[in-house]
Amino acid sequence: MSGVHAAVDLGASSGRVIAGRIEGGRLLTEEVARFPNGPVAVRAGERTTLHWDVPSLYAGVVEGLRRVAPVSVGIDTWAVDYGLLDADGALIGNPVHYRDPRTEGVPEQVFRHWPADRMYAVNGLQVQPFNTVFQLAAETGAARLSAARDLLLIPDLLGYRLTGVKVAELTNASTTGLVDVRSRGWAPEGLDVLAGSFGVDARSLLPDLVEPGTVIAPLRGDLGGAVGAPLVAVGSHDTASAVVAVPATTPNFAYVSSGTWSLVGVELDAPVRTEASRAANFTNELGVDGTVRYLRNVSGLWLLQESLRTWRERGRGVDLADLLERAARVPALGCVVDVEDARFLPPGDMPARIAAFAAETGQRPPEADAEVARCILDSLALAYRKAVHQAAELSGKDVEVVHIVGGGANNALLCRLTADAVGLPVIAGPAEGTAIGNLLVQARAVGTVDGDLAALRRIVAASAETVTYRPDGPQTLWEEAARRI
Ligand code: ADP
Ligand code: LRH
Repeated sequence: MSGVHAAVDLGASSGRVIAGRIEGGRLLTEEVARFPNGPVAVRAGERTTLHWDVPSLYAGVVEGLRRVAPVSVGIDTWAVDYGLLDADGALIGNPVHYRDPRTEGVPEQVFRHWPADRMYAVNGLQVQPFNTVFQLAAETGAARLSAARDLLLIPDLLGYRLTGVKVAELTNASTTGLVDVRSRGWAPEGLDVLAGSFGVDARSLLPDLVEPGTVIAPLRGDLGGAVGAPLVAVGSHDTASAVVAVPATTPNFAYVSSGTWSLVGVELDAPVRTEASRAANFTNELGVDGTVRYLRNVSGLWLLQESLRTWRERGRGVDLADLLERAARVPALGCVVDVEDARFLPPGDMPARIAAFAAETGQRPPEADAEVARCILDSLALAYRKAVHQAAELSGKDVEVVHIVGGGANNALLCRLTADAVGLPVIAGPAEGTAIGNLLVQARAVGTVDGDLAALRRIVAASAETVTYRPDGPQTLWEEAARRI
């Protein structure tokens, strides 16, 4: 039996510390801490800004790490967000959360100086208003920028607090828009645009890039039995770790990393930077072991999370399991929405936004809570269908099975609808894919396991319980629904 590895995984629905050890060729995991990770709205003057709560997260991480005496630690969070450090290494304010509307209209301003097609040729990235390059352009003139000496993405920021070492882990850095997807280094063209047109000297703020699997430094500080354990750069972009944990037994697979967001795509050896790919807004994020995660972010269970929150705030608490059971009995495809529509990005009243979308597209808006849930799940399955088909077509990759990992793998209705919509078998699980991918990459870095990605995935397949869903029903139903939105 090996020692215990600890994955720190900060997702939108919660932060968690998960311990894992290898036994008999299987990875056994145990959740040791879970704590909230919601955005905090802070009003300053006329403006309210959504922030990360770094001190509270840090406390949750430290408490979790103290409970295990790990032989290594890896940290992942969602992409794009960053903290700024001053000359003393102190954090300048709490980082801004990407769902803050400060980047509205900013991509268009950046494209005036770095045209969208040229940008895509360099970074291969899906245009999302919250990409770091746009967040930085939105900071033009901010006082905190002039005080800043370093910019660290959130996993690297927590890693710095735990080790004193500043790095930029590559998979997460690839979501900034400032990495050249072919050279896997910082992109001079993007840095020049930020400096020349927006007065943002990102070049001097960004640390050196490291590939996932690099051992960074031993942990230090008030961490009990965790002191001295090496911090390993894992796929610190949560989606990169989730893709490692796809229990694929064939190279011809597509994946959906289904949580607050849904990341739908295929794994490639090289980026696809064609005009058709750009038009379809597909991203080439960098993956573990030199891979490319060719995918589209198509929104996710966020719509359901926010609906539940809206009902709860109105005093109508709804149990998720019960809601999904009732949603399964609602007739299919009564109303569908385009989950990628920008109106669904900020926090808010999703049932009202869905009703507005339905009315605009000549559909009867869902009324009962189960109808709203059914609409969200039908719509997600429809979006998965489109993205899987496009990923295969644009990359030329054969796809014979779709893997769903992340919390969405626990949603049997969503998995069944995805199989029906895509017209391929769906294998669901593991639900804690991100933490598992994080654990395996660190375990390999410190010598507990070895092998390539296929070997790591065989460990996942041997360890995780999965459920297979076979497609049913005619594709024409989904084709008709797609024409409505
Ligand atoms: P993130 O890392 O983005 O926070 P997760 O991968 O943890 O997301 O997925 C969270 C989502 O998974 C929840 O919003 C919920 O919709 C779904 N989920 C988790 N557990 C279950 C379950 N037992 N049944 C149905 N859905 C679930
Ligand atoms: C998923 C995720 C996704 C990004 C978004 C900001 O958690 O990291 O890959 O597009 O959050």
